[in-house]
Formats: sequence, C-alpha cells, structure tokens
Amino acid sequence: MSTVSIPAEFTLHRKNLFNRTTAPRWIASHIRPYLWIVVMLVVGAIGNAALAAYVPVLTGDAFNAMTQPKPDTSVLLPLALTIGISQIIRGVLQLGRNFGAELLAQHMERDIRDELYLSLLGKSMTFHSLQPVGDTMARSTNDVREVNYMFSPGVNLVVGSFMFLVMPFLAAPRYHPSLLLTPTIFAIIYFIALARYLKTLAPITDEVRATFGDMNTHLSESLDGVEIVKGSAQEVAEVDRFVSNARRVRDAFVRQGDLEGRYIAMLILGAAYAGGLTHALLLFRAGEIDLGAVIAYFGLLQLLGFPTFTSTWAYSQISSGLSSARRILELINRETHLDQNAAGLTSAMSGEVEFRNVSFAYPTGDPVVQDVSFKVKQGQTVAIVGQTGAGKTSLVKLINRTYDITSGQVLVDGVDVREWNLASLRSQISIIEQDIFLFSRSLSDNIAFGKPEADRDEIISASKAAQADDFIHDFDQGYDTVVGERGVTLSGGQRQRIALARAFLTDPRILVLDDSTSAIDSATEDKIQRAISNAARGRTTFIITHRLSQIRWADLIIVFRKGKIAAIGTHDELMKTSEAYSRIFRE
Ligand code: DCP
Ligand code: MG
Repeated sequence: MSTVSIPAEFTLHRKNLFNRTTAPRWIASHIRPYLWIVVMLVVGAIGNAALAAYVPVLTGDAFNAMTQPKPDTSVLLPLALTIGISQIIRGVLQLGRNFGAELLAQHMERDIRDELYLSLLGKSMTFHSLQPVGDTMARSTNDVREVNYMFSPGVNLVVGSFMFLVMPFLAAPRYHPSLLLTPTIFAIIYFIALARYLKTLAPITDEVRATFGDMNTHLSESLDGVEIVKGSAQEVAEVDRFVSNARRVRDAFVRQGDLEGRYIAMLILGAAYAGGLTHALLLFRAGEIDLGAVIAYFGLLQLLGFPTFTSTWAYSQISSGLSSARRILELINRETHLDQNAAGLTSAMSGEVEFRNVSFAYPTGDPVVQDVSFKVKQGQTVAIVGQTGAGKTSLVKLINRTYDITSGQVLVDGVDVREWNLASLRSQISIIEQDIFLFSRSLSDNIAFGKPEADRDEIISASKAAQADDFIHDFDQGYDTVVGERGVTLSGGQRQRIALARAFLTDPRILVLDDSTSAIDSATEDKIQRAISNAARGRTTFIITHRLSQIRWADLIIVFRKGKIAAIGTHDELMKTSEAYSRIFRE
C-alpha cells in the first residue's frame, strides 16, 4: 500500500498567532503580522491632519499681515508657496494612509479566507451535514468581504478623521488657552453620542449579516434543487420565499440606515461652529486675540467636520465588519474536535473488519445503529440488505470514521479505528457513495481524484476494469471531457463506473459500495455487475444492494432492519433460517 501523503492537519502554519476567543482579539491577532502597515497608516493620517491644520494657521497669519495699519504684502507669496508645497506633501501622506489601509484590508481578507477554508476542510462530516452550504458560502464570501471593508474605508477613515479631531487641541492654545473649550465640549458629546450610537447599531448590523446569510442559504438550496423546483412547478412559491427573505434583508438595512440618519453628530457640529466662533469673537472684542487668530481658529473648527461626516458610516462599517468577524469566527470555532490522530497507526491494512456492540446516533436524532456486532475476514464480500431508512448507509460510514460511533468499537485489522491515523485509515478505504459526486473537471481528473499523480495509462486501465472505458470514448473529448456541475452530463450508471474506476486506481484494502440504484437496463446492468465483481476481487468489500445475484454470491449477508441485524449468514444458511430473507427471494 502506498504511503500516506495527506497532511495530518488542515491548519495554517501561523495558527498559533491567532487568538480565537473574541472577534476583536481575533482581528487584532490577524493584524499583528502587518504592524508596519499600521505604522504607515497612522503616520500618514497624522501627517495628513497636521498639514490640513497648517492651512488655517497660515491663513490667519496672512490675515494678520494684511490687517496691520501698514499691510505687508511681501509675506503673501512665501505663505502661498508654503501652503502649496505643504498640500503636495499632504497628498503624498494621504496616499500613504489610503494605500496602507487598502493593503491591510486585502491582507486581512486573504488571510481570513485561508484560515476559514482550511478550517472548513478540517471539520467532520457531522459538522458539514448540519451546516447549510448557503450559509457557509455567505460567510466565506460576503462576511470575509465585510472584514475587508472594515479596514478600507472603515478603519482608514476612523483613524484619519480622529487625527483631524485632535488637531484643534494642538493648535488652538497657540491663540488663547480658553479656546480649548469648544473642542473639548465637542469631543465629549461626540464620543458619548458615538458610544450610544454604536451600542444600538451593533445588534442591527448583526441582524443585517444574519438575514443576508439566511437569504443566501435559501438561494443556494433552491438553485441546488432547481430540478425539483421546476419538476413540481414550485417556481412561484420559491420566488415568493426568496422575496420575503430579501425583504427581511432590506428591512434590516433600512433600520440601519434609519439609525444612521438619526445620529446627532451633525447637530453638535453646527453648535460647535456657532459656539466656537462666538467665543473667538468675544475674545477679539476684549482684545485678547487678533483677527488672524479668529480666522485661524474658525478654520481649525472646520477640521471637526471630517470626523463628523465620516462617523455616521465609517463606524457602522466597523460595526458590520465586527459582526461579520463574529460570524466567521463562530464557524471556525464550532465543533473542531475531528480527531485526526496524527500519531496513530499508519501501517498497511489487510482488510479485516469487526463491529463490536456498535451503536450510533446522529447528533440530532434517535439511534440509527443499535448494538451491532459482526466480523468480516480479509478479502470477503459482504452484502447488506434492508429497507430504505434501515441505516445501511450510516452503518458503513462508521468504518472510515465519516462519523464516529456513539458506543462500542469498530476494528480494522483488530485495531480500533480511532487508534488509526485518520489519513492512513481513509486512504485505504474507499466508499462509493449512494449519490456520486463528480467535480466540474475532466473525466480523467475525476477518476484520478484520489491519486492525482496517476498517468494516463493507469487511468485508462482502471477505467477498463470498471467498464467505463467504452462510454468515455463515446464522448468527443474522451477522457478530457469536462463534467457539468454535479455530474449532470452523466447517467447514474456511468457515474457509478467512474467511481469504480476511482477505486481501482487507489486500490483500497476495503471497498464499500453503496449501490441503492435499482434496476438499470440489462446491458448496463451486466457491465456494472462485471465491474463490481472485478472490484471486489482481492479486497474486503461491502455492498449495499438490491440485486439478488450480488447478494447470492456474497460470503456474508447482513439483513439490516431498523438499525439492528435481523439476520446474518450465508445465502444457504439464511434461506433455511430467516423468513425475512427467504421472502426476498420468493417475491
Ligand atoms: N439520517 C440522519 N442524518 C443523516 C443521515 C441519515 O438523521 N445525515 C437518518 C435518516 C434515517 C436513518 O438515519 O432515519 C438511516 O439513514 P440511512 O441513510 O443510513 O438509511 P439507509 O441507507 O438504510 O436507507 P436507503 O436505503 O434509503 O439508502
Ligand atoms: Mg443508504
């Protein structure tokens, strides 16, 4: 058996750097590798704000020069030049700030996407069967994107505008210490209003993200099931459901907009202009400051406009980003205990399988396998028969730990499957599912899925053994034919043979064939029969089937009923002892 090449853990190398306790800490731990970008962003923001404040200061100086009893026009040109040059430098700094924010945002998006994708691949089937695909898609596309927007423009504008808020504090005392009054009162009210705004905003942005996820879930499900939607003429009903989901998203957005609209920041900005100007004029009348100072001060107050304008939506962008980060983190943190057992057994398997008092229940339901015990020798073929819903598929999925049992023991080669290295266990067991999934790639890529390094000759001989070579040649592009999504261009019987070819190529020690497809035309039936008996040769094989001929030549037959073994033995034994079994053959 080939050595195991599957990585034992689907995790990022930088994994330990990420703090996954809360969304803000998690985001912070993602920023840490890019501190230099943060420095660039902050330096750009400080420089930009300082040079923006420089303009009213210089304007005030120019006014003073002109309003003297004997106006001094010689200072005007140098002042104008200084303003011009300083604003060019400011442009460069602003570019640095914007560029830094954009760079940071893109890095965040990429890193979070990597982390999320790897985490999703590493999760157990129990997780995936409970988590709707549409919701996962919404989180891994739109929510990741929201985190990007949180940095650019979100953080960019918040940091940039915060520096504008600071500037009047630095420059106003130059004219008169009491001029700090207006910026101080403004800042206090600004932050109180902001805190209250953000507090009411957070649940609404959470709701916007959640309704969006629901809408996506429904959309992806109805596209996935579009055949049944059309087949049962339910288009109108599905559209109605979509519209009502879309309406909930819209309503949530409107509530967010409404709240943003009621935010009082603009009101306090107006009050600050009026109050500050009055204050400066009073000082001027008292002879405490000159006219240039009044002009400069009023110009400095204008700087408060930037934090005010941006605060309505830059902070809500951050709030949305945090809501999204929470949703992504929740997905990453949920149920991670798929034990890969990297240190477990990795030896070549011979294929003996034993179930000892095995019980199993899906997390949400009643037991579907109850106290099942049987033993299969290496190389034997086992047929599992039973009514729909009996638990046949569930039973065989316990062998390769697609699901972990609730109690008892499943042993392969006498070793508990949980003692095996998971990758080693799975690479030596092949399960051909009831519902065979083909990727939208070429047929040869689909066949070589479990062994990507296989060359064309190997692929062709596997296909021949699986009786697939003939029909593959009927396609114009042969092995390079690209499968339409979900295998729509292949019939059930063809898909089954592609899956068998996969199994021939990986040459597993244990093969499980969940073949619940009922009668196909007899020519195809014949081919599939031949393919299956080829595949069963030389390995332990479990076949879930309704085909009497296959059941008859099995070494062991398990009649499964409501999660329990109703009868077990060879064909001859069961014909004598089991009424239920012999009834199948009498019908
Ligand atoms: N079940 C569940 N969650 C899943 C899969 C199945 O709760 N992800 C439930 C549905 C059935 C029971 O488990 O009540 C047994 O399902 P199986 O798919 O194991 O049943 P079979 O394979 O025997 O049925 P079929 O012949 O239809 O394939
Ligand atoms: Mg089944």
